[in-house]
Amino acid sequence: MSRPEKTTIKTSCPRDCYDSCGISAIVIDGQINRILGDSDHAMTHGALCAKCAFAYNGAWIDPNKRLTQPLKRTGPKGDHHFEVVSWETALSDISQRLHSIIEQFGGQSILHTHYTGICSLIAGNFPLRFFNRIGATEVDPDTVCNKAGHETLGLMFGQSMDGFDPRTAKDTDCLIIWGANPSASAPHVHKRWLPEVKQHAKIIVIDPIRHETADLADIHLQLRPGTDAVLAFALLHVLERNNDLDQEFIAKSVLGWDEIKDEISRTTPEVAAKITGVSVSDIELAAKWFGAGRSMLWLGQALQRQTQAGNIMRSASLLIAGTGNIGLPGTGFLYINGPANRNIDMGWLSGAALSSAPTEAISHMDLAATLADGNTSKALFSWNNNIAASNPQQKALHQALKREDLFHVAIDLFHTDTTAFADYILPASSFLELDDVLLPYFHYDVSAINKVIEPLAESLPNQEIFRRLAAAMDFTDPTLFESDEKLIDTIFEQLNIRISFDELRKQGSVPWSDQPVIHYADGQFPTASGKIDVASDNWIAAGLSRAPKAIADQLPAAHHLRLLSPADAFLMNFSYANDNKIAARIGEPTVSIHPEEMAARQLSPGQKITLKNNYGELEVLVKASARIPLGVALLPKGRWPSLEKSGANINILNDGAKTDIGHSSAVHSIEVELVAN
Ligand SMILES: Nc1nc2c(c(=O)[nH]1)N[C@H]1C(S)=C(S)[C@@H](COP(=O)(O)OP(=O)(O)OC[C@H]3O[C@@H](n4cnc5c(=O)[nH]c(N)nc54)[C@H](O)[C@@H]3O)O[C@H]1N2
Ligand SMILES: Nc1nc2c(c(=O)[nH]1)N[C@H]1C(S)=C(S)[C@@H](COP(=O)(O)OP(=O)(O)OC[C@H]3O[C@@H](n4cnc5c(=O)[nH]c(N)nc54)[C@H](O)[C@@H]3O)O[C@H]1N2
Ligand SMILES: [Mo]
Repeated sequence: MSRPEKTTIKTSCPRDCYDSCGISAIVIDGQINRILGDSDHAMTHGALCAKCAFAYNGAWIDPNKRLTQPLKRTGPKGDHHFEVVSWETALSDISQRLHSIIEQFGGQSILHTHYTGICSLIAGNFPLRFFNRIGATEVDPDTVCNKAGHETLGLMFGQSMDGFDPRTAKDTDCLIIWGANPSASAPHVHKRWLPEVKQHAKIIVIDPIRHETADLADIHLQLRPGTDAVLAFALLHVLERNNDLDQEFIAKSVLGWDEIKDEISRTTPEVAAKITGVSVSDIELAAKWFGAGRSMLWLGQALQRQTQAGNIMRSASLLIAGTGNIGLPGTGFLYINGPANRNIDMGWLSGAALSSAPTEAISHMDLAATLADGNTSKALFSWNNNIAASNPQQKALHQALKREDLFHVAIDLFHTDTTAFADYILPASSFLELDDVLLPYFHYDVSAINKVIEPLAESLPNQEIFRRLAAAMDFTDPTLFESDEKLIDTIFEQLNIRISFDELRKQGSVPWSDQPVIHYADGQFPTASGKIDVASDNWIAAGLSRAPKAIADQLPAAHHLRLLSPADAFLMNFSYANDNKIAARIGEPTVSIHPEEMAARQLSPGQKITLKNNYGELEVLVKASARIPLGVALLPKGRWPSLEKSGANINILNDGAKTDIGHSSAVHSIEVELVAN
């Protein structure tokens, strides 16, 4: 008997995660034997995080869990009745329906939602060419995550996606992590990068929750949620008092600093301590460290999920503007590092030119209402996301998705709560079954996604599904049919790196540049004025005040708690809980509150309670944790509503309130009452 053929193939994890790990796939006779972390990858060091290790060796390669064939609905929407159909039938039916909708109502009546399913360049963006071609209405993906931050940083610095290169941290003396929890949302950054930074720099964490990254910090400013702008001004107050503001930089590169001077002098640490709950001495110490040398600022995604997100983000960013910590190694801010800063032309990739009359995108906060309106929306494509789990207004959205006359096509690896409402479900291949390129959003790397095995059963990669759909629609635009090889060639031309894709396949990941990338070394910013825009009429045009203000959210009403639902270490957004091992690990959804809040309500650990607000109700268990401040409840992003006993998740409590800028999600501003059952 011949020995089974065993190969190891490198690839990269394309989850929406700061880490972007390297993967080693062990393949025996064309079957995945084991998915491991790549021991050559600088961050991964041979170990995937627990959630990905479970899911990639579990549900993701399990043919019994995966969608394997196209399905057509045979029962009421949401009732999970489907029959298997051929790709030919599915594509021809879908294209006929689309043609007729486009003819009668126009392409803009077709909505499409997409987001974090696969964050690689081609599978994540090529399908947009199809939607641009038909003139569909995009539901702006970032509005459910980080749009407020992008718009705010865009106004202030001229862009939001040219952040610091983590490699440059070797030259820093201080790092603030503000509104991010890498210990859950970026486990390898937490485990490997932060300890390295800590060897030579102070780490300051600003977060209401004392999470594991806060434990690792030199100081944790445990503020009340939504009071960040006041804290920022108090830090500036101390920086000014200590002569640690860079007046030369302000004069040369900052627009409108004079307009915040009074607010800075008014916001003493004493004033801020009362509002934020952070002690005067901690504010003074943090300001001293930030002002002492070269400093960096990591702006987490959660910093802009408050109703006053724009004001908070711009206030926090004043630390960079006021101290001139930008343009030199060991300085700068990071929000998201986008593909354009590695030269990728996203307009080309997403086929912007195919759109004859660009339609305005809508916000996820308006999705339920738009889908409920049969006059504006005739069809929906949901791909790369699971809106029935991740979107706000869960009840209204599920109701709208039941609309019989809404033609709904869903594309996923699994039969999810969203696909349950679809007329057609198309099975997508996973990242283990396709070739692609990944540009991590933390590190300035370029990573290969290598086809490890052939597509499972009849599943197809996103890009191939949309090529076939374009063919079924009789479209002829060549860009709708570009092959992966051709796309990858162009991507590599744009990246302009020394190695080829074939070489990258072998290496897994390479840094995009030899030296750390440093932005704004010339002190020029891509804003209208060429300066960092702290205060101007541009802000008024965007709906904010001319200058940022030291204002905070009101405390929750008596007996109410502010409900935070950040990343869960064992889930990936709302994915992974359909994996048996992960389901066992995470147990029942449990809200954590401060022991005094438990006592005040006479609750005992493990008790079943109901979270209630004007929008909805959710039954969960409760536990005490001294890591949570008074007035706050912590219930991380959960699993699909159908996987919970209550049939709902956290987003049943989310009324879809918008931030002050960007029509974005203010999910961390939700307030609830906690009622014993
Ligand atoms: N309450 C609350 N709600 C939140 C958040 C929160 O903090 N609190 N976070 C928000 C944030 S930050 C985000 S980014 C959103 C995320 O929201 P979503 O993007 O909806 O996240 P997931 O629920 O993980 O859905 C991803 C889906 O893509 C599928 N998928 C994976 N790979 C592929 C592929 O190759 N092709 C296709 N077609 N599908 C694939 C997965 O199976 C999964 O069903 O949720 C938001 N919702
Ligand atoms: N394991 C895992 N990893 C993930 C994800 C996941 O679901 N699971 N999701 C991915 C995605 S899509 C995203 S966008 C990122 C998000 O990851 P992060 O950028 O880390 O953001 P969050 O997890 O939403 O929240 C981080 C922290 O912000 C704090 N916070 C909440 N409100 C406030 C406030 O008012 N002020 C301050 N200063 N802090 C506040 C929360 O307490 C929490 O500890 O993570 C990615 N990585
Ligand atoms: Mo996100």
